[in-house]
Amino acid sequence: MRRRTDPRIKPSEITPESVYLRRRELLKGLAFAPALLAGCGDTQDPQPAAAVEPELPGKRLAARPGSAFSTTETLTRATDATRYNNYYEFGTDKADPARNSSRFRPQPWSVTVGGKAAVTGTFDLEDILKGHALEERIYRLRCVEAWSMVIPWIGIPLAAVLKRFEPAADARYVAFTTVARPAEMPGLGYPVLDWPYREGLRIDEAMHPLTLLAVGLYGHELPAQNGAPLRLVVPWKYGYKSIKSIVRIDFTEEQPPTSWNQSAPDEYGFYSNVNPAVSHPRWSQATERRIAGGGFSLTGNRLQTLPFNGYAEQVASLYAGMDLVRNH
Ligand SMILES: Nc1nc2c(c(=O)[nH]1)N[C@H]1C(S)=C(S)[C@@H](COP(=O)(O)O)O[C@H]1N2
Ligand SMILES: [Mo]
Repeated sequence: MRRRTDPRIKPSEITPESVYLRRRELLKGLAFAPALLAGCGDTQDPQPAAAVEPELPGKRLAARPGSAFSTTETLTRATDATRYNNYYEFGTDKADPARNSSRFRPQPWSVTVGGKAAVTGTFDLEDILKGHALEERIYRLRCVEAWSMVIPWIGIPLAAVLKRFEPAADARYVAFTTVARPAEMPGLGYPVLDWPYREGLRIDEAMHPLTLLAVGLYGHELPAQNGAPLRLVVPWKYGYKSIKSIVRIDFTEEQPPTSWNQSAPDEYGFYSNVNPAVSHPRWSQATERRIAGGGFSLTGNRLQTLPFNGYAEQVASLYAGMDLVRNH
């Protein structure tokens, strides 16, 4: 792992690796403290029901509605989905991504495709999207911090996009990388993770029809805080697998390194399938706080978490015969 320098610490204080790692643990603890509190009812809860739904800043997008995969559960309000975010490149507080992303420029955008595929290179986003019909998919999003939302995404099945690059027979995984622009992303100044943010999927997970490459939500282009202009949505996995603002896609033979797994392998596995039976070392995953509708209360809206976030019927067969505790 590359060594990072914490800008808040003077060079004269540069410490041995063990201390450095402990400091990272501490920072990570701080990063998660609000989430832990949130689980018990805290002050950063979404806005009261009377809040007016915002007019999303992005262009309106036309999309085919009513996917068979969409849930009919009560939607999270756009206000909450766009103001209560995890996007550490903009800061670790839930309000930071909306607050600190005004300098972020998602246009023009290109994605570099590399590794084990016949078609590789750098492609304009428009060319990647060309010829694909946009669909609306209403999915549950379950964060590892034990809260969840119901979000109407707009996007394209990832499989349709990946097939055009003609992955090789030995492409067993797909790796994704988020853009890292320190001038536009103030959170990159803090070594909470080993930037850039990276995620990965097994290729059969990437090709699964539920896996979406999203460009919008609530009928509009993605706002910066939700991962503009292009992010992954993998609804049966913890939210951190759904990597935002993608600039690289690599087909690999070996399992690629992923940011949260590298930072704390015991807490965040490569698979990260939602599993109520496997607790996080610091909290239970048996239930979740659903942020949806206007009826939020500190004690209410606690739901049982379902295996694979309720998508077991679609995806459980991908893991047949696997030990899902070891491969958490
Ligand atoms: N690049 C990047 N992608 C990211 C994150 C992040 O910090 N950086 N946070 C993840 C986490 S923990 C969650 S829960 C979801 C949140 O997506 P949302 O803000 O659109 O609801 O984004 C994921 N993708
Ligand atoms: Mo998350």
